[in-house]
Amino acid sequence: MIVNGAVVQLSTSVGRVTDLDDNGVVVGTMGIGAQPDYAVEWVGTTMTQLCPTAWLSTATAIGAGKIAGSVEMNAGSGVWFFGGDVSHPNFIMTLDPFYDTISAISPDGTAVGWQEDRIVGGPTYWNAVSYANGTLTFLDPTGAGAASWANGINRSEVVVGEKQGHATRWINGQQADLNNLIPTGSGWTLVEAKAINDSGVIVGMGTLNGVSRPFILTPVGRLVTGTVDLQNLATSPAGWQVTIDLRTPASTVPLESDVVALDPNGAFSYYASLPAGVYDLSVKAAHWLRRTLPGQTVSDAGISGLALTLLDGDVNGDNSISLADFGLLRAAYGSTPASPNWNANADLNGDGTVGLADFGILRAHFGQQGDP
Ligand SMILES: [Ca+2]
Ligand SMILES: [Ca+2]
Repeated sequence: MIVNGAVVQLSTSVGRVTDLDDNGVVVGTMGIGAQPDYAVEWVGTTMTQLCPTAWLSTATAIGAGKIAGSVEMNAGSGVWFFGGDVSHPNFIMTLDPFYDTISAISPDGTAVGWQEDRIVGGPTYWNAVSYANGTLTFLDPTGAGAASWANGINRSEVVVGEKQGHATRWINGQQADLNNLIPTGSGWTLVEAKAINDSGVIVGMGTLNGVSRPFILTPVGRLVTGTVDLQNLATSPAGWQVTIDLRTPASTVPLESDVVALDPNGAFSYYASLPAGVYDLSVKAAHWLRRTLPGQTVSDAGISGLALTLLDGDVNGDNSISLADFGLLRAAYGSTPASPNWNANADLNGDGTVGLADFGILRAHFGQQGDP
């Protein structure tokens, strides 16, 4: 610990620190008496043993007023969990029957780490997990055999770690291989992400031309830019949202789906996290039909100059303009946002009222289908 440039010795015997919180409370593990591993915390230089009744314990992370660690109650009992010391109110505890490790806790109290499923005589499995509000969630949906680890989390709850030898990032459950967010041919293989800061900058370990090296990375991805003409919109497209899917060619299943807002000219730009390749690019907006551009080449740098015109009139958003849409428009006819029968998706021209102009748009496009 360093205060005003002075280095403070935290302990006079063998110990190691693992984490500290915004108040400077430090956690770690100490040898006490005959046992080599006891979870401890330091407030200033005052050390407290966190799990005095345990046979072995470790403290691995602190944040949001919580401490995470592992506890083994009896020698060789093999029962470890997040925390477990009921005498310490802040110790996170899940009591699940697996071997778990927490590596980081976000400012909001979300803990991340991994679950280790040791089957006696069998293989060992790991799966990256997050733990919030009493619920344990597998970050990798493929289950115990995922071979994934979560090592860090930031204020935006973006999680980083490793999956099957590749540094990995999870945003709202969406998983991205960090190797897809760097130029191909760089010589790097990003193996393990260790931590992420609130700006999204990631540190970790990788190999550069086959030699193990630490890295610091500001991921960007592939820049996708273009314009969307929301046909028949009588107002500025500024702020209107469109959903852009990248798909395997000839498939309708999105590999990546991003919601982007248009600017006053209908232009958009965003970073996709898929690797360079050929994709079908598909765009849908609230009451406009889907438009799909097949076989788009996305390079390392991305793709630009996309131009899509979307046909208006799909009040119920089912990608066809039919009697169902006519019925919804009729039900909302004459309404404004203050009306009880207002339906924003029936205001096809976006002028704030459902009227004759909207009916005319629907009639002109009646029977049309969007792209799959
Ligand atoms: Ca429809
Ligand atoms: Ca209208």
